[in-house]
Amino acid sequence: MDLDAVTKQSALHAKPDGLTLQYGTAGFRTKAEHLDHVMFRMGLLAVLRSKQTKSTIGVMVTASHNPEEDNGVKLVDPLGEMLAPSWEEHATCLANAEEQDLPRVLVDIGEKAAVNLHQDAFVVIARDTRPSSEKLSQSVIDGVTVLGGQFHDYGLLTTPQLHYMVYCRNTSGQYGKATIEGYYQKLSAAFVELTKQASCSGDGQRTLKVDCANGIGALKLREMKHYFSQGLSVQLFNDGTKGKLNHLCGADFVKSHQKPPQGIEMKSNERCCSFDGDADRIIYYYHDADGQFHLVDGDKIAALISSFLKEPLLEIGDSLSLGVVQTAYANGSSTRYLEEVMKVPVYCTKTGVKHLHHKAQEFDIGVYFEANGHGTVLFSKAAEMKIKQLAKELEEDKKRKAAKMLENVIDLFNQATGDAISDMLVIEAILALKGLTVQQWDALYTDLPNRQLKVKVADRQVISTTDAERQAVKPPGLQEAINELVKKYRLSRAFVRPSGTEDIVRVYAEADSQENADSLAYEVSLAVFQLAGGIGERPQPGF
Ligand code: 16G
Ligand code: MG
Repeated sequence: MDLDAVTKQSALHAKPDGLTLQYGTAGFRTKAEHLDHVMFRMGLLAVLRSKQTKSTIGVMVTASHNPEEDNGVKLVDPLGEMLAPSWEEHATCLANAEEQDLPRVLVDIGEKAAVNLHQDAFVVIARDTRPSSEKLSQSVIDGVTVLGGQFHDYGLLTTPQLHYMVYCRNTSGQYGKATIEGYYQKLSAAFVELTKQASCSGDGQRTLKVDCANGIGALKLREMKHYFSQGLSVQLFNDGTKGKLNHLCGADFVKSHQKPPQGIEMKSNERCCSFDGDADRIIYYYHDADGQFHLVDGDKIAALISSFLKEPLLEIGDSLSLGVVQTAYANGSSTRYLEEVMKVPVYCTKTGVKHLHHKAQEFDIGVYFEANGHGTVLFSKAAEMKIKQLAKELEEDKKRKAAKMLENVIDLFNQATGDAISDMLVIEAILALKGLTVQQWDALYTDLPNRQLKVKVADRQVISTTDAERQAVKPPGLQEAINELVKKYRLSRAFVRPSGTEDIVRVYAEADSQENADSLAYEVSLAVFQLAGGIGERPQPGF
């Protein structure tokens, strides 16, 4: 390592005094103007990680659903996964080192992680459409080059597309071609093949309105839609030509406000969906004939997909294990439906894609979705080989068809991470094959009314949780208080957890009616405020 060169270059990307940031649930996120040094340093770190894993590493510049003025950065590990936890710690140390300590911290990480510095390094970089992203990704490149790493800059990509590129490159192209056309072709071919068997149903079934959050999803979907136009016509809204990124639109807005985005024309019973700003989340919704809004969230996506997969799996007669992974935010009705009606095992992990992804890898077929619309289905290598073999070998026509269908499903799901475009195509294929309307899909089960609130406290780390964030172990007395409050309502449940992305505590409550869910959420917020050092205004009842 040429540490002198690092010091010199670093001075051009100097860290503001006293600023400390944390590699959180989805990397570093804050106002774009505070991120230049972090980008440079993540370029350095990506080189070390690449040398250590002898693989290509990805760096994505994005702040997902956050406001346009924000930005962020995260590293992508060799098989398209999120960065390993021990390296998240290295990332935090490196980002917070004062200028004069930077060389020492860099050497430290190299030693701790046993990095062979003579190894070659290769880093792939991409960014979202934020005005600040281009300059910030140049800072990443500066970091990569000063340590002698090679790189390829993909320019504008969705986050899942960068994960896909990393995965392709580290599997010698076996997973697919590491180009944007490679991505379009792989997914579209699987979609067209899968939907061939759908009987032609009316027009309404095959058009979809997509709110692109004024983000990168719009650019990519516009390029891609010609590849699958035989099977589906998508109409883009909030495509970035007028509105501001994530402003009053996008998956996060729709999910948290439980109302449609601005800038989309919804007719009754029309199927619509929203991506978030970097297109790794998707949420569906519609207006019924009475003008009432209905949200079809990540939980319902998991329910649709799992019930769809059960049939061909049963048909091929092979006992591949199927598991569904959710978080504490999963609506109680969805968990009950999956366990009691679908009879599939359901597991709960902590919030954040990496936790769900990890758990889903334990099954032959692991379906994972967060209620907020992050998710995918992972097939183990063994399951994939088995299915591909059966698709070739099986004599009986029906069985072979089922295996072929599963083969297409494998190709259609982005196996590297949750992907709004890939998930959208899977959902559209399933609806077409099953001849289901969005209302029929929504009717799989009825969501329990729920409410989410935020509470400000002096230090959110005074709350610690266990049991996949469903129980608070600290501060003393908080869980007991929550238990007492929950007892007052029917079909109720509540939990609190410190946010991994904002300086607040999140409260979730559900109950038999909206009124009860609202009161429970309010009462739990008050308990947090009193027992966990609330600051500012006390929580107020009513919404
Ligand atoms: C991040 C996570 C998301 C999680 C959210 C929770 C990824 C790619 N994203 O956006 O999965 O739901 O954080 O935020 O992992 P919170 O900790 O503020 O509630
Ligand atoms: Mg996102």
